[in-house]
Amino acid sequence: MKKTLIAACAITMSTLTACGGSSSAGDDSNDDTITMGFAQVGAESGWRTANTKSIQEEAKAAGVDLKFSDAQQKQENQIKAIRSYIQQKVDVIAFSPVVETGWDTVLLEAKRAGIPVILTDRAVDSDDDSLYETFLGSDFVLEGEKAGQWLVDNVADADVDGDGAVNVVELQGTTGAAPAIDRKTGFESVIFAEDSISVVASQTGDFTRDGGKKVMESFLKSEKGIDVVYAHNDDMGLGAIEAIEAAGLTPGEDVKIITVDAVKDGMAALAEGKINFIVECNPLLGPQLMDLAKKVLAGEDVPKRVVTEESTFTQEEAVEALPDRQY
Ligand code: GZL
Repeated sequence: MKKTLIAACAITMSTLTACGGSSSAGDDSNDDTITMGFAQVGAESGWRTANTKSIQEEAKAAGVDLKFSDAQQKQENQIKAIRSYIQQKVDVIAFSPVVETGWDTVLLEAKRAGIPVILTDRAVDSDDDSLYETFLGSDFVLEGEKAGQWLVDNVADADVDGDGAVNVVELQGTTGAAPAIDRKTGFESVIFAEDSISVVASQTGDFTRDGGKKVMESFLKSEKGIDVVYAHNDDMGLGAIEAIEAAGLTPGEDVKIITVDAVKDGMAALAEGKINFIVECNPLLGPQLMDLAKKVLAGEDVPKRVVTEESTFTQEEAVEALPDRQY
């Protein structure tokens, strides 16, 4: 009887293990390994490429098993990815919400599954902040304020045609995205103080180089006396430069350009005088994300918001900084 009972238990245990039951016996996966599901926005810009690289490299360095998806800037794809991570029973979910709204349902599903969620890069607009553990990223309103302040401080130089009016065209980021909404808000709150500055046209270029080029081409046809371009990221600013040069104008001189990000291509254009000022937005969130994930899973308290340190660059500062830029 006893032998039969022991044999029966052995069979049960091996069945459990074979069916994926957690058991250390013969299990080659280390139980301490954190499995993270990351739902990325897409690969729309140099910033996003650097952000993805940081997350993937730091997951490897931290021994985190990373499941990664690229949503091609579509919210429905990010929601599908989050649902698949819930089904896979990952330990933690992290993502950069492509837009601010429409997340409560899927985040509630994660909460009910007992899977903590960390927001990186972009925030969500939700009344229920229990749906995520923390937000790690930039203060986009401050980034917009820094861009506006440079223009106010350089308003005389920006009045390129000397008519006393500084006409700004704005290349907005993805419609509904936190950086697009907040960079616009911050910029407008500062230029409001200077009567001569006005935004005469504003349209989304979806954070892409091609989008920035196409919108700038239309602005050059529809708007007279453009003095300044305010682009919500370097990639759209670089697209605008192509359109400005194709129109026979000199970017950085005939039209002043202010952008956000400070990725290598943007810094190169700044150093050669085609862009006039860049506000940095740090994409290297990998180290802090892995650290926050470990703390959350260890049951440690983490701040509800972790804001990254960022700088700004003039043309002279770009010449100095460019050789050492990591991204
Ligand atoms: C900002 C990030 C933005 C970048 C763009 O944190 O979400 O998205 O500024 C990127 O370059 O596409």
